[in-house]
Amino acid sequence: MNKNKELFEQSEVFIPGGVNSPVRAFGSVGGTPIFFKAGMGSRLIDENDKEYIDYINSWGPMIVGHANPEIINAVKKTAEFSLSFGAPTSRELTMAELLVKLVPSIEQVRLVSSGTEATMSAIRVARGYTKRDKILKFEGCYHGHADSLLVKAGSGALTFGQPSSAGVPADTAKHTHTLEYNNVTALEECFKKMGHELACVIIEPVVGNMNLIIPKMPFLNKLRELCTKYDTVLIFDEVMTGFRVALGGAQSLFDIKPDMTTLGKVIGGGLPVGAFGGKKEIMQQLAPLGPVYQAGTLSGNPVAVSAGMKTLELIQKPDFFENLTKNTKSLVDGLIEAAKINNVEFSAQSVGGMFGFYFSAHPPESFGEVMVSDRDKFNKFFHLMLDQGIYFGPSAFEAGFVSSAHSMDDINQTIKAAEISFKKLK
Ligand code: KE4
Repeated sequence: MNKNKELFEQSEVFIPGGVNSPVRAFGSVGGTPIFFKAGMGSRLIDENDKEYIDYINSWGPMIVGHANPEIINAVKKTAEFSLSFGAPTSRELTMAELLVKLVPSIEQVRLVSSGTEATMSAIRVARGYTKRDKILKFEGCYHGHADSLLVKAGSGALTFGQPSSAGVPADTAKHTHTLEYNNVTALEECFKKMGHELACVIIEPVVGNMNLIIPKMPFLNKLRELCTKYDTVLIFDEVMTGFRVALGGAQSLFDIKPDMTTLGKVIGGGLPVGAFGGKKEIMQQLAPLGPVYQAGTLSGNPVAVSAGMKTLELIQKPDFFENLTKNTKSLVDGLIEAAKINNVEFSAQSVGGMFGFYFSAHPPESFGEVMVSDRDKFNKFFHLMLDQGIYFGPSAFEAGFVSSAHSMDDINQTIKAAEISFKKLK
Protein backbone atom coordinates (compact mmCIF):
# COMPACT_ATOMS: atom_id res chain seq x y z
CA MET A 1 0.00 0.00 0.00
CA ASN A 2 1.25 3.49 -0.82
CA LYS A 3 1.41 5.18 2.58
CA ASN A 4 1.18 8.64 0.96
CA LYS A 5 -2.22 7.71 -0.49
CA GLU A 6 -3.38 6.20 2.78
CA LEU A 7 -2.28 9.20 4.83
CA PHE A 8 -3.74 11.68 2.34
CA GLU A 9 -7.15 9.97 2.38
CA GLN A 10 -7.15 10.02 6.20
CA SER A 11 -5.97 13.64 6.27
CA GLU A 12 -8.81 14.70 4.00
CA VAL A 13 -11.23 13.53 6.70
CA PHE A 14 -9.83 15.85 9.35
CA ILE A 15 -8.07 18.66 7.44
CA PRO A 16 -9.66 20.70 4.62
CA GLY A 17 -8.12 19.40 1.40
CA GLY A 18 -5.89 17.16 3.51
CA VAL A 19 -3.28 19.90 3.87
CA ASN A 20 -2.44 22.84 6.07
CA SER A 21 -1.42 24.97 3.10
CA PRO A 22 -3.10 24.68 -0.31
CA VAL A 23 -0.03 24.49 -2.56
CA ARG A 24 0.94 21.20 -0.83
CA ALA A 25 -2.19 19.47 -2.17
CA PHE A 26 -0.80 18.79 -5.67
CA GLY A 27 -4.07 20.35 -6.89
CA SER A 28 -2.65 21.74 -10.10
CA VAL A 29 -0.19 18.93 -10.91
CA GLY A 30 -2.50 16.07 -9.95
CA GLY A 31 -1.59 12.93 -8.07
CA THR A 32 -1.10 12.32 -4.35
CA PRO A 33 0.93 14.64 -2.14
CA ILE A 34 4.08 13.14 -0.65
CA PHE A 35 4.14 12.77 3.14
CA PHE A 36 7.70 13.22 4.40
CA LYS A 37 9.03 11.83 7.66
CA ALA A 38 12.64 13.00 7.60
CA GLY A 39 15.10 15.27 5.87
CA MET A 40 18.90 15.31 5.84
CA GLY A 41 20.96 17.81 3.87
CA SER A 42 19.57 17.99 0.32
CA ARG A 43 17.43 14.86 0.78
CA LEU A 44 13.92 14.05 2.00
CA ILE A 45 12.52 10.63 2.92
CA ASP A 46 8.81 9.91 2.53
CA GLU A 47 6.63 7.54 4.52
CA ASN A 48 7.37 4.76 2.00
CA ASP A 49 11.09 5.27 2.70
CA LYS A 50 11.58 6.67 -0.80
CA GLU A 51 14.36 9.28 -1.02
CA TYR A 52 14.13 12.55 -2.97
CA ILE A 53 16.46 15.39 -3.81
CA ASP A 54 14.55 18.37 -2.40
CA TYR A 55 14.28 21.56 -4.48
CA ILE A 56 11.50 23.07 -2.37
CA ASN A 57 13.55 23.64 0.81
CA SER A 58 10.22 24.11 2.65
CA TRP A 59 9.56 26.97 0.16
CA GLY A 60 12.85 28.68 0.99
CA PRO A 61 13.82 28.40 4.70
CA MET A 62 16.10 25.33 4.48
CA ILE A 63 18.93 27.19 2.73
CA VAL A 64 21.66 25.22 4.54
CA GLY A 65 19.83 21.91 4.09
CA HIS A 66 17.65 19.73 6.29
CA ALA A 67 18.60 18.78 9.88
CA ASN A 68 21.73 20.91 9.84
CA PRO A 69 23.49 19.73 13.04
CA GLU A 70 24.49 23.24 14.15
CA ILE A 71 20.92 24.49 13.83
CA ILE A 72 19.45 21.44 15.56
CA ASN A 73 21.90 21.91 18.46
CA ALA A 74 21.08 25.61 18.73
CA VAL A 75 17.37 24.77 18.95
CA LYS A 76 17.93 21.98 21.51
CA LYS A 77 20.10 24.21 23.73
CA THR A 78 17.58 27.06 23.71
CA ALA A 79 14.58 24.77 24.23
CA GLU A 80 16.07 23.39 27.45
CA PHE A 81 15.45 26.79 29.08
CA SER A 82 11.73 26.93 28.15
CA LEU A 83 10.10 27.54 24.79
CA SER A 84 8.55 30.96 25.26
CA PHE A 85 8.32 33.78 27.77
CA GLY A 86 6.04 36.41 26.24
CA ALA A 87 8.62 38.90 27.40
CA PRO A 88 11.73 40.51 25.89
CA THR A 89 14.82 38.32 25.50
CA SER A 90 18.40 39.20 24.59
CA ARG A 91 18.18 36.74 21.68
CA GLU A 92 15.62 38.81 19.78
CA LEU A 93 17.73 41.92 20.41
CA THR A 94 20.68 40.14 18.79
CA MET A 95 18.47 39.16 15.83
CA ALA A 96 17.22 42.73 15.42
CA GLU A 97 20.78 44.09 15.52
CA LEU A 98 21.87 41.55 12.90
CA LEU A 99 18.97 42.31 10.54
CA VAL A 100 19.71 46.05 10.80
CA LYS A 101 23.38 45.33 10.04
CA LEU A 102 22.73 43.01 7.07
CA VAL A 103 19.89 45.05 5.50
CA PRO A 104 20.99 48.72 5.74
CA SER A 105 17.59 50.08 4.64
CA ILE A 106 16.18 48.65 7.87
CA GLU A 107 16.72 51.15 10.71
CA GLN A 108 14.28 49.43 13.07
CA VAL A 109 12.63 46.01 12.84
CA ARG A 110 9.90 44.05 14.54
CA LEU A 111 9.76 40.23 14.60
CA VAL A 112 6.55 38.29 13.95
CA SER A 113 5.76 34.62 13.25
CA SER A 114 5.15 34.44 9.51
CA GLY A 115 5.60 36.26 6.24
CA THR A 116 1.88 36.99 6.17
CA GLU A 117 2.09 38.72 9.54
CA ALA A 118 5.08 40.69 8.28
CA THR A 119 3.38 42.01 5.15
CA MET A 120 0.02 42.55 6.86
CA SER A 121 1.74 44.61 9.55
CA ALA A 122 3.88 46.54 7.06
CA ILE A 123 0.79 47.55 5.10
CA ARG A 124 -0.95 48.68 8.28
CA VAL A 125 1.96 50.79 9.48
CA ALA A 126 2.35 52.33 6.02
CA ARG A 127 -1.34 53.26 6.06
CA GLY A 128 -1.01 54.67 9.58
CA TYR A 129 2.10 56.63 8.67
CA THR A 130 0.69 58.17 5.46
CA LYS A 131 -2.95 58.35 6.62
CA ARG A 132 -3.89 56.92 3.21
CA ASP A 133 -5.94 53.78 2.49
CA LYS A 134 -5.04 52.72 -1.06
CA ILE A 135 -2.28 50.22 -1.73
CA LEU A 136 -0.71 49.01 -4.96
CA LYS A 137 0.54 45.48 -5.70
CA PHE A 138 1.36 43.59 -8.90
CA GLU A 139 -0.67 40.84 -10.55
CA GLY A 140 0.74 37.41 -9.74
CA CYS A 141 2.79 38.60 -6.77
CA TYR A 142 1.95 36.82 -3.54
CA HIS A 143 2.48 38.49 -0.19
CA GLY A 144 0.74 36.05 2.13
CA HIS A 145 -2.97 35.68 2.82
CA ALA A 146 -3.97 38.93 4.55
CA ASP A 147 -7.27 40.20 3.09
CA SER A 148 -5.83 43.31 1.43
CA LEU A 149 -3.20 41.27 -0.35
CA LEU A 150 -5.34 38.41 -1.69
CA VAL A 151 -6.17 40.43 -4.77
CA LYS A 152 -4.81 38.96 -8.02
CA ALA A 153 -2.30 37.12 -5.86
CA GLY A 154 0.21 34.50 -6.95
CA SER A 155 1.42 31.22 -5.44
CA GLY A 156 -1.38 28.95 -4.22
CA ALA A 157 -3.98 31.61 -4.98
CA LEU A 158 -2.84 31.57 -8.62
CA THR A 159 -2.21 27.83 -8.71
CA PHE A 160 -5.89 27.27 -8.11
CA GLY A 161 -6.85 29.84 -10.72
CA GLN A 162 -8.40 32.00 -8.01
CA PRO A 163 -6.16 35.06 -8.08
CA SER A 164 -8.65 36.77 -5.80
CA SER A 165 -10.03 34.92 -2.79
CA ALA A 166 -13.61 34.44 -1.61
CA GLY A 167 -14.23 35.86 1.81
CA VAL A 168 -12.42 39.14 1.14
CA PRO A 169 -15.01 41.93 1.45
CA ALA A 170 -15.33 44.09 -1.65
CA ASP A 171 -14.95 47.08 0.68
CA THR A 172 -11.50 45.81 1.56
CA ALA A 173 -10.38 44.69 -1.89
CA LYS A 174 -11.39 48.04 -3.43
CA HIS A 175 -8.43 49.73 -1.72
CA THR A 176 -5.99 47.34 -3.41
CA HIS A 177 -4.97 48.27 -6.92
CA THR A 178 -3.00 45.91 -9.13
CA LEU A 179 -0.79 46.53 -12.13
CA GLU A 180 1.20 44.35 -14.49
CA TYR A 181 4.71 43.59 -13.22
CA ASN A 182 7.50 45.23 -15.24
CA ASN A 183 5.06 47.64 -16.92
CA VAL A 184 6.55 51.12 -16.59
CA THR A 185 3.79 52.89 -18.54
CA ALA A 186 1.05 51.44 -16.35
CA LEU A 187 3.03 52.51 -13.28
CA GLU A 188 3.36 56.11 -14.49
CA GLU A 189 -0.32 56.32 -15.39
CA CYS A 190 -1.38 54.89 -12.03
CA PHE A 191 0.72 57.33 -10.01
CA LYS A 192 -0.44 60.24 -12.13
CA LYS A 193 -4.01 59.27 -11.34
CA MET A 194 -3.76 58.30 -7.69
CA GLY A 195 -0.17 58.72 -6.48
CA HIS A 196 -1.17 61.05 -3.63
CA GLU A 197 -3.73 58.48 -2.44
CA LEU A 198 -1.33 55.53 -2.31
CA ALA A 199 -0.17 54.57 1.18
CA CYS A 200 2.29 52.05 -0.17
CA VAL A 201 3.40 49.84 -3.00
CA ILE A 202 4.33 46.28 -2.08
CA ILE A 203 6.40 44.28 -4.53
CA GLU A 204 8.41 41.08 -4.77
CA PRO A 205 11.75 42.54 -5.94
CA VAL A 206 12.36 39.19 -7.64
CA VAL A 207 9.08 37.36 -8.12
CA GLY A 208 8.90 33.79 -6.85
CA ASN A 209 5.14 33.33 -6.76
CA MET A 210 4.13 33.33 -10.37
CA ASN A 211 7.20 31.23 -10.98
CA LEU A 212 10.43 33.25 -11.06
CA ILE A 213 10.29 36.65 -12.79
CA ILE A 214 13.23 39.07 -12.79
CA PRO A 215 12.42 42.80 -12.65
CA LYS A 216 13.63 45.18 -15.35
CA MET A 217 15.77 47.93 -13.85
CA PRO A 218 13.84 50.81 -15.52
CA PHE A 219 10.71 49.43 -13.84
CA LEU A 220 12.29 49.22 -10.37
CA ASN A 221 13.99 52.61 -10.73
CA LYS A 222 10.73 54.25 -11.87
CA LEU A 223 8.93 52.66 -8.92
CA ARG A 224 11.48 54.08 -6.47
CA GLU A 225 11.31 57.51 -8.14
CA LEU A 226 7.51 57.68 -8.09
CA CYS A 227 7.19 56.47 -4.49
CA THR A 228 9.62 59.20 -3.45
CA LYS A 229 7.80 61.84 -5.50
CA TYR A 230 4.36 60.97 -4.08
CA ASP A 231 5.48 60.13 -0.49
CA THR A 232 4.26 56.57 -1.00
CA VAL A 233 5.94 53.92 1.15
CA LEU A 234 7.89 51.44 -1.00
CA ILE A 235 7.76 47.99 0.59
CA PHE A 236 10.09 45.29 -0.75
CA ASP A 237 8.55 41.97 0.18
CA GLU A 238 11.74 39.96 0.65
CA VAL A 239 10.12 37.11 2.55
CA MET A 240 11.36 34.80 -0.21
CA THR A 241 14.32 36.76 -1.67
CA GLY A 242 15.76 37.93 1.64
CA PHE A 243 18.97 36.00 2.42
CA ARG A 244 18.09 33.76 -0.56
CA VAL A 245 19.23 35.70 -3.63
CA ALA A 246 22.07 37.50 -1.81
CA LEU A 247 23.15 38.21 1.77
CA GLY A 248 21.62 41.69 1.50
CA GLY A 249 18.54 40.44 -0.37
CA ALA A 250 17.32 41.57 -3.78
CA GLN A 251 17.65 45.24 -2.73
CA SER A 252 21.43 44.75 -2.52
CA LEU A 253 21.52 43.18 -5.99
CA PHE A 254 19.62 46.07 -7.58
CA ASP A 255 20.97 48.79 -5.30
CA ILE A 256 17.46 50.12 -4.62
CA LYS A 257 16.62 51.32 -1.11
CA PRO A 258 12.99 50.54 -0.14
CA ASP A 259 11.30 52.40 2.72
CA MET A 260 10.29 49.10 4.32
CA THR A 261 11.28 45.46 3.92
CA THR A 262 9.45 42.31 4.94
CA LEU A 263 11.33 39.11 5.73
CA GLY A 264 10.54 35.48 6.63
CA LYS A 265 11.52 31.94 5.68
CA VAL A 266 15.37 31.90 5.92
CA ILE A 267 15.38 34.11 9.05
CA GLY A 268 13.56 31.33 10.89
CA GLY A 269 15.70 28.51 9.52
CA GLY A 270 12.56 26.35 9.33
CA LEU A 271 10.84 27.65 12.46
CA PRO A 272 8.18 30.40 12.45
CA VAL A 273 9.86 33.80 12.15
CA GLY A 274 8.89 36.80 10.06
CA ALA A 275 10.00 40.41 10.30
CA PHE A 276 9.11 43.84 9.00
CA GLY A 277 11.28 46.90 9.27
CA GLY A 278 12.46 50.05 7.60
CA LYS A 279 12.80 53.76 8.24
CA LYS A 280 12.75 54.60 11.94
CA GLU A 281 10.19 57.39 11.44
CA ILE A 282 7.78 54.85 9.95
CA MET A 283 8.43 52.12 12.53
CA GLN A 284 7.95 54.61 15.39
CA GLN A 285 4.26 54.67 14.45
CA LEU A 286 3.94 51.24 16.06
CA ALA A 287 2.45 50.60 19.49
CA PRO A 288 3.48 51.06 22.23
CA LEU A 289 5.07 54.26 20.84
CA GLY A 290 2.59 55.22 18.16
CA PRO A 291 -1.03 54.75 17.08
CA VAL A 292 -0.58 51.66 14.84
CA TYR A 293 -1.36 48.50 16.78
CA GLN A 294 0.46 45.26 16.04
CA ALA A 295 1.22 42.35 18.40
CA GLY A 296 1.94 38.62 18.71
CA THR A 297 2.12 36.04 21.48
CA LEU A 298 5.07 34.24 19.92
CA SER A 299 6.69 37.19 18.17
CA GLY A 300 10.47 36.89 18.61
CA ASN A 301 10.09 33.40 20.04
CA PRO A 302 13.49 32.42 21.50
CA VAL A 303 13.61 28.89 20.05
CA ALA A 304 12.56 30.04 16.56
CA VAL A 305 14.98 32.97 16.73
CA SER A 306 17.83 30.64 17.71
CA ALA A 307 17.22 28.57 14.55
CA GLY A 308 17.15 31.77 12.50
CA MET A 309 20.25 33.24 14.11
CA LYS A 310 22.28 30.10 13.49
CA THR A 311 21.08 30.02 9.86
CA LEU A 312 22.06 33.66 9.38
CA GLU A 313 25.46 32.91 10.93
CA LEU A 314 26.06 30.01 8.52
CA ILE A 315 25.10 31.99 5.40
CA GLN A 316 27.57 34.75 6.29
CA LYS A 317 30.46 32.38 5.73
CA PRO A 318 32.83 33.56 2.98
CA ASP A 319 31.73 32.57 -0.56
CA PHE A 320 28.41 31.10 0.70
CA PHE A 321 26.30 32.97 -1.85
CA GLU A 322 28.96 32.73 -4.55
CA ASN A 323 28.88 28.93 -4.32
CA LEU A 324 25.11 28.76 -3.94
CA THR A 325 24.61 30.99 -6.99
CA LYS A 326 27.11 28.95 -9.02
CA ASN A 327 25.49 25.61 -8.14
CA THR A 328 22.00 26.90 -8.84
CA LYS A 329 23.17 28.21 -12.21
CA SER A 330 24.74 24.79 -12.99
CA LEU A 331 21.36 23.18 -12.37
CA VAL A 332 19.59 25.67 -14.63
CA ASP A 333 22.18 25.37 -17.41
CA GLY A 334 22.00 21.56 -17.22
CA LEU A 335 18.20 21.56 -17.49
CA ILE A 336 18.31 23.93 -20.47
CA GLU A 337 20.89 21.71 -22.22
CA ALA A 338 18.89 18.53 -21.51
CA ALA A 339 15.75 20.09 -23.00
CA LYS A 340 17.66 21.38 -26.03
CA ILE A 341 19.12 17.94 -26.82
CA ASN A 342 15.55 16.60 -26.81
CA ASN A 343 14.03 19.52 -28.76
CA VAL A 344 11.65 20.40 -25.96
CA GLU A 345 10.62 24.09 -25.82
CA PHE A 346 11.94 25.06 -22.41
CA SER A 347 13.63 27.95 -20.62
CA ALA A 348 14.99 28.52 -17.14
CA GLN A 349 16.78 31.13 -15.07
CA SER A 350 18.12 31.69 -11.58
CA VAL A 351 18.94 34.45 -9.14
CA GLY A 352 21.20 33.43 -6.26
CA GLY A 353 19.78 30.28 -4.68
CA MET A 354 16.37 30.38 -6.38
CA PHE A 355 15.39 29.30 -9.89
CA GLY A 356 12.47 28.97 -12.25
CA PHE A 357 11.85 26.82 -15.30
CA TYR A 358 9.14 27.20 -17.92
CA PHE A 359 7.81 25.26 -20.86
CA SER A 360 8.03 28.31 -23.09
CA ALA A 361 10.75 29.59 -25.41
CA HIS A 362 11.83 32.44 -23.10
CA PRO A 363 11.56 33.18 -19.38
CA PRO A 364 8.39 35.22 -18.76
CA GLU A 365 8.63 38.90 -17.84
CA SER A 366 5.04 39.37 -16.70
CA PHE A 367 1.95 37.58 -15.41
CA GLY A 368 0.49 37.38 -18.91
CA GLU A 369 3.60 35.65 -20.24
CA VAL A 370 3.59 33.15 -17.37
CA MET A 371 0.04 32.20 -18.22
CA VAL A 372 0.95 31.15 -21.76
CA SER A 373 3.68 28.70 -20.74
CA ASP A 374 2.70 25.04 -21.26
CA ARG A 375 1.28 23.91 -17.91
CA ASP A 376 0.36 20.47 -19.16
CA LYS A 377 4.01 19.80 -20.09
CA PHE A 378 5.09 21.23 -16.70
CA ASN A 379 2.80 18.80 -14.88
CA LYS A 380 4.02 15.81 -16.91
CA PHE A 381 7.65 16.83 -16.30
CA PHE A 382 6.98 17.31 -12.58
CA HIS A 383 5.71 13.73 -12.24
CA LEU A 384 8.41 12.20 -14.47
CA MET A 385 10.99 13.82 -12.19
CA LEU A 386 9.12 12.92 -8.99
CA ASP A 387 9.05 9.26 -10.07
CA GLN A 388 12.86 9.48 -10.34
CA GLY A 389 13.17 10.98 -6.86
CA ILE A 390 13.49 14.65 -7.80
CA TYR A 391 11.11 16.88 -5.87
CA PHE A 392 10.30 20.19 -7.57
CA GLY A 393 7.48 22.49 -6.46
CA PRO A 394 4.07 20.99 -7.32
CA SER A 395 3.00 24.07 -9.27
CA ALA A 396 4.00 25.91 -12.45
CA PHE A 397 3.67 29.11 -10.40
CA GLU A 398 6.38 28.48 -7.84
CA ALA A 399 10.10 29.05 -7.83
CA GLY A 400 12.55 26.31 -6.85
CA PHE A 401 15.37 26.47 -4.33
CA VAL A 402 18.88 25.06 -3.97
CA SER A 403 20.58 24.77 -0.58
CA SER A 404 24.26 24.76 0.33
CA ALA A 405 23.76 21.05 1.09
CA HIS A 406 23.09 20.30 -2.62
CA SER A 407 26.22 18.71 -4.07
CA MET A 408 27.26 18.68 -7.70
CA ASP A 409 26.40 14.95 -7.59
CA ASP A 410 22.83 15.91 -6.64
CA ILE A 411 22.71 18.39 -9.51
CA ASN A 412 24.18 15.95 -12.02
CA GLN A 413 21.71 13.27 -10.88
CA THR A 414 18.90 15.79 -11.40
CA ILE A 415 20.10 16.67 -14.90
CA LYS A 416 20.33 12.98 -15.85
CA ALA A 417 16.76 12.47 -14.62
CA ALA A 418 15.72 15.51 -16.68
CA GLU A 419 17.29 14.04 -19.82
CA ILE A 420 15.18 10.89 -19.33
CA SER A 421 12.08 13.00 -18.63
CA PHE A 422 12.52 15.31 -21.63
CA LYS A 423 13.00 12.25 -23.87
CA LYS A 424 9.63 10.93 -22.70
CA LEU A 425 8.04 14.37 -23.13
CA LYS A 426 9.05 14.71 -26.78
P1 KE4 B 1 4.04 32.89 5.00
O1 KE4 B 1 2.85 33.53 5.68
O2 KE4 B 1 3.64 31.70 4.16
O3 KE4 B 1 5.19 32.60 5.97
O4 KE4 B 1 4.65 33.97 4.00
C1 KE4 B 1 3.82 34.56 3.03
C2 KE4 B 1 4.68 35.10 1.90
C3 KE4 B 1 4.89 36.46 1.81
N1 KE4 B 1 5.65 36.99 0.82
C4 KE4 B 1 6.23 36.18 -0.12
C5 KE4 B 1 7.06 36.81 -1.19
C6 KE4 B 1 6.05 34.79 -0.06
O5 KE4 B 1 6.63 33.99 -1.00
C7 KE4 B 1 5.26 34.21 0.96
C8 KE4 B 1 4.98 32.72 1.06
N2 KE4 B 1 5.44 31.94 -0.03
C9 KE4 B 1 4.73 30.69 -0.27
C10 KE4 B 1 5.44 29.98 -1.42
N3 KE4 B 1 5.18 30.56 -2.65
C11 KE4 B 1 4.62 29.84 0.95
C12 KE4 B 1 4.20 28.42 0.69
C13 KE4 B 1 2.77 28.17 1.10
O6 KE4 B 1 1.91 29.08 0.95
O7 KE4 B 1 2.51 27.04 1.59
